Amino acid sequence: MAGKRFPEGFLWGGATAANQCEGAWDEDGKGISVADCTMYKKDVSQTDYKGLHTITSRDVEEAMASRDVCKYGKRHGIDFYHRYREDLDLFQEMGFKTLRVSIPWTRIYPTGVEEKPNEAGLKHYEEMFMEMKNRGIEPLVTLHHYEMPLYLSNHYDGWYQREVIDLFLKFCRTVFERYGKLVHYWLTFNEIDSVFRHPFTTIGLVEDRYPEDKREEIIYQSVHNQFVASALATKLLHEMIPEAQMGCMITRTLTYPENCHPGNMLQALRENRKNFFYSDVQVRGEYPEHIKNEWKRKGIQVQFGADDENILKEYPVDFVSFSYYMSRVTSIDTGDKELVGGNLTSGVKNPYLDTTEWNWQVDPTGLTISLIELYDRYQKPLFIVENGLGNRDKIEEDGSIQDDYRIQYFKEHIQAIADAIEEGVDVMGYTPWGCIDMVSMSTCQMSKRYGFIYVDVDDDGNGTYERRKKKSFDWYKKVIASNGEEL
Ligand code: BGP
Repeated sequence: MAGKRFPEGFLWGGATAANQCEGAWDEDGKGISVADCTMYKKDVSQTDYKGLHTITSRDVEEAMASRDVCKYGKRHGIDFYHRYREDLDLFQEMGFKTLRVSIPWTRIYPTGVEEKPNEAGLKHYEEMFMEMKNRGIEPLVTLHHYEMPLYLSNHYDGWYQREVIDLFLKFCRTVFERYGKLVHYWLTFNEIDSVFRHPFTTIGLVEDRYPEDKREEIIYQSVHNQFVASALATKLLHEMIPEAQMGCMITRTLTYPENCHPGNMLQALRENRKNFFYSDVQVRGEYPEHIKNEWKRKGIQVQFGADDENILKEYPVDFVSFSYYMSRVTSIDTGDKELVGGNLTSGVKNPYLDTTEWNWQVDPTGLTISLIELYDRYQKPLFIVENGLGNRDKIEEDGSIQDDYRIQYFKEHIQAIADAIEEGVDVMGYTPWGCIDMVSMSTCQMSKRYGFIYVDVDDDGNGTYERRKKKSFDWYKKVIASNGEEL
């Protein structure tokens, strides 16, 4: 089926995150990160996100005392740390122009407070980026992808204390210096808007250490510190690597009103505007009035540094990246209506949409809507850095994996991008999430598979760790070779 035209140089590729693929959680001097404390909870429903994501002080102590790599699924990943050359060969075979990866803060500064960086960590990524460049694959690097040092959570209240801004900038300066010639596309905070959904992995907040009625204020203060850190990292990048580009990254949680009742429309508008708040600060360089009014109404005091407002205004990002999986529905009257989840959010079921096995509502049109809205809002280039389908893939008798459902998902979503480009939206690239099976961020499962490549590891971390192409591997290879024409 002929698609529509994608621009020459469109950055086709795939997305990964170190904490979900590398494994080697304590090798080569790496420090323990917040991701190393999140566990696969067999007895918790995989859509009960609160149960999955609540971390107590006791959980943290247990994790610090444990060497278990099964219970803490992100500790084993898919052993990408040692096997990445083999995986880069496979990505090159698909024709990737770019690969999104993250550099875990804890491989460079194990606790975040060291004076000197960990040379073994620096060397690892220098080699990996060289290997990528040798294969014609442009690195797209996330600086903070749910991987902050646990030490900062335990001794600096996570991102709550302002000193963490300078510690983060020290990490940025070190990696910009070392990889400036190899990496031109950078992202600051992965899904910075998810801070209220899972504050432990985003800002290192262990909630039972603080009074319940201070939770919102602590979270807003922490994400303010991240906004300032993002602006100062952008400033630093432009000074150190003038030709490089910095992007912000949000989860696009597209929300529809349940029906044409004006109350539902207003509620949906407010929930979408709350999602855009996080990119607004990093693109427009200032807080929208509705957030400041919310703080006043709730008596929330966020401490600003004397120069923060100027910093935010002077150093906006160069492009806007986002993850898109599904859309949600809001209602002023949820009553006893059926609710569905998705990427740690929830809403009323949309009768017009199918859902995945994990109850995420599949909505390719929503991607066209999101692209048009974001471009109209910011007039900056857009980059879809996550999109994909988590599913239990089955190995057939003949050893093949017939993931036609994934091909269909991508076909519809790539067509949706083409439709937005037709309407004038400037899209830089597309890196489907989990281009290779990895440990799920929300459930720590391997059985929730996203990849074009299957990895033989189960939910307990057992398996051969061998890689195997799925049917979608060759399909995506054709899509890239035809620059999106052949879907
Ligand atoms: C996003 C994360 C990714 C990835 C993706 C899929 O929130 O940025 O790291 O995990 O979600 O979600 P999950 O792995 O929970 O299925």
